Amino acid sequence: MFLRTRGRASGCLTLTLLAIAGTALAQSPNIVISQVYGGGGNSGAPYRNDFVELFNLGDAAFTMPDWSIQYASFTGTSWGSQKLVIPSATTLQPGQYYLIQLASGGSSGVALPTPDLIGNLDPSATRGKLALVNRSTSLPAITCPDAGHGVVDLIGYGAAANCFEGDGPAPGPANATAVLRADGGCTDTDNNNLDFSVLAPDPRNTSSAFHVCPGAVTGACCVDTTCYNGRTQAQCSQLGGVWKGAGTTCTPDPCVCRGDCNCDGIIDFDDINAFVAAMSGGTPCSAENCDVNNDGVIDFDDINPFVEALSTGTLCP
Ligand SMILES: [Ca+2]
Ligand SMILES: [Ca+2]
Ligand SMILES: [Ca+2]
Ligand SMILES: [Ca+2]
Repeated sequence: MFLRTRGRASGCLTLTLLAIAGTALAQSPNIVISQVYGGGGNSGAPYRNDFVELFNLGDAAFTMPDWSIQYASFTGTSWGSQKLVIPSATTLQPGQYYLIQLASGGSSGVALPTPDLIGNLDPSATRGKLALVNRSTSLPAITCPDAGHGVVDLIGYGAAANCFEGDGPAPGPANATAVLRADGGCTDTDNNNLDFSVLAPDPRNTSSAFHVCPGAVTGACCVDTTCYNGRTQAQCSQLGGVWKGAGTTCTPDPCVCRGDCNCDGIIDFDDINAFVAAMSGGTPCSAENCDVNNDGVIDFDDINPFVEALSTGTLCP
């Protein structure tokens, strides 16, 4: 399981007692807000621009059809005036990040890594409210939108923010720091003050290393004869590879089937013609498969091991 629960807010009693504090009932089975940085360009900022980072903590690819991020000041209600629509059909693989470059407050700091999207929202360096919304229409002018308004994830950051998930807002960052979701983005207990920490900004984009969350089903992925450990089925198909199943690993290497010279997944008499062709200088579907004795060349030394493999009639891993 993921390190997340579908935490329900503590409900009417809390809302009554804390009249200004709202709690969004956001559920995030896939895409979450994983980082917010609002100090871009300000004095002491390490980066020139603000940014918001999204992340797929699920175990399947997910496409955001016409989603948006919408920002309001820490006690504000004007979400729609700071809205950025994410291009429809934007897909994130499990463990993939998405970097949205936003406004700049000055000339301090270096450029962000290549953003996946650019907008002009201007989140505060220290406190604010940001919603990830599953539609592009503007949120109503209210303190705390919730799932009924299409909010799929929400962060209130800074002690005075009056809308957040769970028991309290995420801690307040500053010009040189951001709020980051724990475990590389994997932790979503719908409790902003536990799920987020103030740390140095760490902008990650769709080209950054994937960080598949614990609990995602992974296995070995063969891209031609190269084996990759720990890939989800979706990631493997994105790589154009063949997924070998849940829990499989690259040891022993499932991507090479020495003797399966015609690459049909079984070692049998149908491989003989392909083997002879490869011996004669033809280009096989897989040189590794025809190099039965694994010495880097296809030659007469492969004949005996090939015959031996044929006689056992092995199914490839
Ligand atoms: Ca800012
Ligand atoms: Ca959440
Ligand atoms: Ca074969
Ligand atoms: Ca050989």
